[in-house]
Amino acid sequence: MTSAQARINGQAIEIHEGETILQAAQRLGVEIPTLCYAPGLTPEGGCRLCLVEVSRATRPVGACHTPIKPGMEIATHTPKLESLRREILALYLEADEQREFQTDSRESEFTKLLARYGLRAKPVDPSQSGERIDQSHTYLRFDPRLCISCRRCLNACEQIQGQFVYGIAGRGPATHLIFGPGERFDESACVGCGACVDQCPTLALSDRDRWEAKPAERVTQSVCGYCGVGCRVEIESAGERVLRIRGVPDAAVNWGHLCVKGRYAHNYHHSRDRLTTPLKRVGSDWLPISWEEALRFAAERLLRIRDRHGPNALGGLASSRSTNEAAYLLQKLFRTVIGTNNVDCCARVCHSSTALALQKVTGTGAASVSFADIESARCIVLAGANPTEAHPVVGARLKQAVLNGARLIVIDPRRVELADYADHHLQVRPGGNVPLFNALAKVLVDEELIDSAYLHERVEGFPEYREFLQTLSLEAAATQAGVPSPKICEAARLMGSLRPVLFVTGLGLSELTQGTASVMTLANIAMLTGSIGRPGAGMLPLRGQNNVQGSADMGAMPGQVTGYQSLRDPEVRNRLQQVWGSVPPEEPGLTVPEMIDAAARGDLHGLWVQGEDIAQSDPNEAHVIEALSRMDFLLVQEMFFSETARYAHLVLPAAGALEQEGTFTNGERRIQQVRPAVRPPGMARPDWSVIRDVAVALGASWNYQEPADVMDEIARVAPKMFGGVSYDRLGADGLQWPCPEPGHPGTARVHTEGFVRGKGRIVAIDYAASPEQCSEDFPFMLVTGRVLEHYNVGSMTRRTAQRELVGEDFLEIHPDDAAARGLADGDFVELESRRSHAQARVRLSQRVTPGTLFLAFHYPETHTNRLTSAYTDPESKCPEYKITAVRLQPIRPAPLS
Ligand SMILES: Nc1nc2c(c(=O)[nH]1)N[C@H]1C(S)=C(S)[C@@H](COP(=O)(O)OP(=O)(O)OC[C@H]3O[C@@H](n4cnc5c(=O)[nH]c(N)nc54)[C@H](O)[C@@H]3O)O[C@H]1N2
Ligand SMILES: Nc1nc2c(c(=O)[nH]1)N[C@H]1C(S)=C(S)[C@@H](COP(=O)(O)OP(=O)(O)OC[C@H]3O[C@@H](n4cnc5c(=O)[nH]c(N)nc54)[C@H](O)[C@@H]3O)O[C@H]1N2
Ligand SMILES: [Mo]
Repeated sequence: MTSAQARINGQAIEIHEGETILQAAQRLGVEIPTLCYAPGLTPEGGCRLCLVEVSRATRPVGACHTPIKPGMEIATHTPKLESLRREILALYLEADEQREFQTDSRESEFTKLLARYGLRAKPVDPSQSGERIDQSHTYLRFDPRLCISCRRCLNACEQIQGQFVYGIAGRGPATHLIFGPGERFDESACVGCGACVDQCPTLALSDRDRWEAKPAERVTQSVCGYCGVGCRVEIESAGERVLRIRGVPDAAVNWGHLCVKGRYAHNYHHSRDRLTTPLKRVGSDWLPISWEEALRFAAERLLRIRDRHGPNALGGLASSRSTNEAAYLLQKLFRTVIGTNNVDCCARVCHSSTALALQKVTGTGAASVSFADIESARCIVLAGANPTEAHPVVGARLKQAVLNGARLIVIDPRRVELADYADHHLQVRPGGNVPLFNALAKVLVDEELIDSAYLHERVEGFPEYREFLQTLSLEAAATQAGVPSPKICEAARLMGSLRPVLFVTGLGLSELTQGTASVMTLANIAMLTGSIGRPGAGMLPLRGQNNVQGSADMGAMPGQVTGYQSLRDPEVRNRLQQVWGSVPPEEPGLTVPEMIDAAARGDLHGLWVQGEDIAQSDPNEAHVIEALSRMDFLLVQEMFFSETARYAHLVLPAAGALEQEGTFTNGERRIQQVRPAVRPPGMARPDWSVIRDVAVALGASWNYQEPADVMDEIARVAPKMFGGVSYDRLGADGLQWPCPEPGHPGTARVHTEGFVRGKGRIVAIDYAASPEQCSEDFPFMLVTGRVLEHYNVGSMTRRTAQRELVGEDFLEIHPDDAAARGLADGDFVELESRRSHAQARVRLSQRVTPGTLFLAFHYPETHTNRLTSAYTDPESKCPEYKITAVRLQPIRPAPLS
């Protein structure tokens, strides 16, 4: 044994800094029994099963929390230890009525341990199950008779989710688990992430839907199909049913964690109203047709419009819910086979402002860092994002970072959950980002809290910007922003003293007429504080849909082709000519809002909408519907008969995330492989293969056999970004672009050695008020956004038990505003904007300030987007979903719902 070694059961082992005896033993393949211990959680040392003997120690020590030291001689399985372990386990079985451990027929970590020590627990008495089992939660089940109070659930809840649901009450044998202030799940703050279920060694806590389910036949490794975090999942299935979804324990993105939607909201996949055959509209009827006929019909209509009105009379929207391969092929079809750049995707109505702003000032529009930078950040600014609801796994990581000492500044008009954890909550007026960010910058510059060396070496535009800030009145900006200037000063000083800073952003920056300006003025602060390209710092926009990053990367954008390449660059055109055999027009095509306008005018005659329910999700619903109604040919490729499908001529049934093969790219540029766990229902087919077949029907000679072939072509078309990407290299955790060559490991952090565009830019931008303002007639400012339980148009989550958790969209209103209008919680109101009206039930909430309202858009019957305006950011064309002036009126009696 050398001086840096210890010995376990006689075997020498190198000491690793910070390792416990348990971890070292695991490395040697020595299994020390544990109950309360779990990797990743703080060791409790409570169950005492992991006791081991250490040379010179008078008593056995707990392996889970004792660091291994050089020279230690450790014995893990002496007869004395083993008999001690048996005694400890036997104690669980002898406790009084309250705690007596019982089992049912299922095997658990605990019953396996018992068996190993020759012990058996009394089986549960099914006759008394009813009253004792807590099934008050939609997804979770708690049987107190099986609980041994090991505290793993409690630790998981605190240390992974940060939710603090569980407590332990009582003493000695009367010790038992409690739920927040209450005795049942539904009295607690549980968010249904299921981390406790994964930890429970006895099945006291379990998934309700698994309790009676049959055993899994297959386990498929894939990626969650909801948000842009891109959690890796293990999908257990039998036949054509998904039984259970769990997080992959060692996944880089989620370390085994999931949120309530990713884990539990999967039953939509076998919903009875899934589309199963192509449907053709005949008069007011829908006729099921064969794929052959559908492909022929699609090709014939597309060609007819192209011949009559030219290629620019057609447009395509690639789904940000589907795969990279589908998005790539759809833009290729429109650019080459049809001959127009009229292709776009959901990024337009989402983070297009963010992408454009970052592209302008840094040279690339995506996150500069990875989620892993959250854990190393010292100061985090969360602006216009609500990650504990919209990106819950990242939200949980942010919460843990703050609990572990990171400082947090939240900039949001609403008191979102993370504001409770923040040092400062700057409750900006909706639409007031630009003056707020300018004011923060002014304080940083005036008080010399900036990184001068970074600015000097890496950034251009600072001298002009400084002049601009000198002319800026802090008080005037503070008033425009709606935040008192002393608060602005305090927040700026915190950022300045802890720089570099991590900026985590969302739609509260992007979906405004000053969306691009919001992100650019925030990026100014990132430049001043020397944050971009540094570890634990930089820009981390939380991308929305599972593959919204990817669909933009793939070129489903009217102004740039795959890999954000210029349509005019001769080198790019040469490459396209070689790979595609043709080149797209040089003129950029139309964005989503422009396509809608063109259709309403009668200039756009045909549209292919893949997995995007624009009739529900695009702003100013009446205008969208008018546009869709005028279309000569509307093709909708969908899993469900969506609101948009009502106006279609052809509806093609699509496979969903659980049923198709391909890749999704998450918000940290990570390309990960998606694999089918079940077959699509009926004749539904993966999007990519349908696009290929339509292209062939249009006369193209495409012969991709599988999605991997498509990825190989993507690598050739955009070599700087994807040259090193191929399916055989994606491995477990995928690859983060840029990945230019086959041996390249991918890029976790961009702009480390200078900016992609050379120098970073600082740009002075002044506040410009939105045309949408409150007035005497429309006194409230309505913010729209999302809630944890539902996802965008809700087509998937509404078809699961999420409906039991949240059964409608509700309007958050401050209690003072409610009182002034005689409104009580649960009353119905009629909301009216300058466009139209909608109805919703009110929920009194301190999350909004007086004068501000909040409403989601997850239920079509709410018609949230009847209210929103058609105003867009002038550069990115992102709609202004975040501010709408409205008035409201109680409806009595409440309408039947
Ligand atoms: N549960 C759930 N998760 C989702 C989705 C979902 O529908 N449900 N959708 C996915 C998609 S597509 C996206 S894009 C993301 C969106 O994720 P987020 O951007 O986090 O979600 P939002 O709720 O739309 O808006 C974020 C916050 O912006 C604030 N805000 C509004 N106006 C302003 C302003 O002027 N300034 C500032 N600073 N803040 C403002 C709102 O109060 C809100 O709290 O979520 C993704 N994840
Ligand atoms: N008022 C208001 N409106 C908003 C927003 C807001 O904050 N406020 N946010 C906007 C934002 S950020 C976004 S991203 C949009 C989202 O709006 P949408 O893109 O319309 O909504 P999603 O629910 O994400 O999904 C669209 C459709 O894709 C289908 N789908 C899912 N998977 C697949 C697949 O693999 N293939 C195919 N073909 N279809 C599939 C689903 O059934 C669903 O109908 O909404 C925007 N609308
Ligand atoms: Mo989005």
